[in-house]
Amino acid sequence: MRIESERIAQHNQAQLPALDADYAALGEQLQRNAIDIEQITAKASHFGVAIPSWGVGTGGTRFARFPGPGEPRHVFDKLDDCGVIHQLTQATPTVSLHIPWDDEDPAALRQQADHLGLGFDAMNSNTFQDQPNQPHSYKFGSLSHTEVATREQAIAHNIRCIEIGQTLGSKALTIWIGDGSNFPGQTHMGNQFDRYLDSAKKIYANLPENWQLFTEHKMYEPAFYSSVVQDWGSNYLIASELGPQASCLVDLGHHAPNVNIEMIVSRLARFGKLGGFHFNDSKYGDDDLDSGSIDPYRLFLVFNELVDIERQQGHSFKPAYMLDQSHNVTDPIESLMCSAIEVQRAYVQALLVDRIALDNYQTQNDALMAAQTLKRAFITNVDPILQRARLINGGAIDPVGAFRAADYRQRVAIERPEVQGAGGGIV
Ligand SMILES: [Mn+2]
Repeated sequence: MRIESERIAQHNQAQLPALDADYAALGEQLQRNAIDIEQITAKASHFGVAIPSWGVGTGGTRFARFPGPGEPRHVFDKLDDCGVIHQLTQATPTVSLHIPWDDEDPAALRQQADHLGLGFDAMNSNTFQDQPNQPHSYKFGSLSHTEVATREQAIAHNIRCIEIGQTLGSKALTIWIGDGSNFPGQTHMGNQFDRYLDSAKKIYANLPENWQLFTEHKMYEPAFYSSVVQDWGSNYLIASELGPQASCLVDLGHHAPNVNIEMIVSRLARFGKLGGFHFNDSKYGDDDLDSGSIDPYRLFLVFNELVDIERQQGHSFKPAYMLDQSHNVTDPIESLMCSAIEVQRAYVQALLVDRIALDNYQTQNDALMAAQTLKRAFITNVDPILQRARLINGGAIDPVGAFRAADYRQRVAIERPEVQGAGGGIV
């Protein structure tokens, strides 16, 4: 562990009296609504969201990138940073790798992750950019390319990602593509989708029995006229065509402005095709801002659906949660810690919704009280629950405060000299 546990304990000690008082007060408040705070805290303490390896490096825009000191130089540094995020928040037990960006010896990766107490989440395949010495270019697409050799190269890459993932203990593949078109008429949209499905079926055929395959819809970028997996309808069609091990990923930033994402979540889950999430927040488009930083109510409403579905479908409902963000002006470790906590917060708030009252108000068509029922859960300050959950798992009551007090960034900056070209695009 890169931060000594005594440091964390020392930091916690100073804040313990305030937490105890706040926790007792919240417990009393919840008890009036027949909610046992200990049960909620136990659920919070088991919550986990994956960190994407690429998220711990400073991101950038089409304008520029401003790297900070002590940036991770390679995937092993990235794992160290992910270890610190989990150490302090106790809410990020897994890391999601991206191939080829993290293409290193899988046995060595697994060994380091084991050492840090981390597991591996979904593998992400990248066929939206060319690699050195690659025979066929992805400039005009990969899995849906007009040339069969290019499609075969992209299929082979995805199969290789599965093989690496098997060594790492991963259980899912997320297919990343940039396929689409930039001009009306550039591609035949129907034939292009057929080619994509054909390629995806070949990848699916190589999926181990206990694995899942995720596809992610995205309205635009890098293709700006049409995307092959443009919307949740296309995504649902793909998952249905492929089979029971295929399901849809919902990235909160990949929809048209004002789209009702919680309704999409409800629809996909209803038909067993909600695979998981890429959490982030947005103001205008695929901004990849920190989760909960712009519209925390929307995040809560998504979790309101998830908690409701979990009640209906039981433990078989296990969507994969990952953060997918770009940190351009903040320390990525701090942003990822705050974001993981915001996602966990939305989950805990959703647990507080009085489902019986809500059901009654809905049946009686009492729109005002139904809305108030959700709002009441949302405005409850659940910080004491989140803090307590971290504390009992050995994390920090105040992760950012503990992180800054430990001088982690300053310490790693000494052993990590600045490198050129680290990091990559975020989709
Ligand atoms: Mn994403």
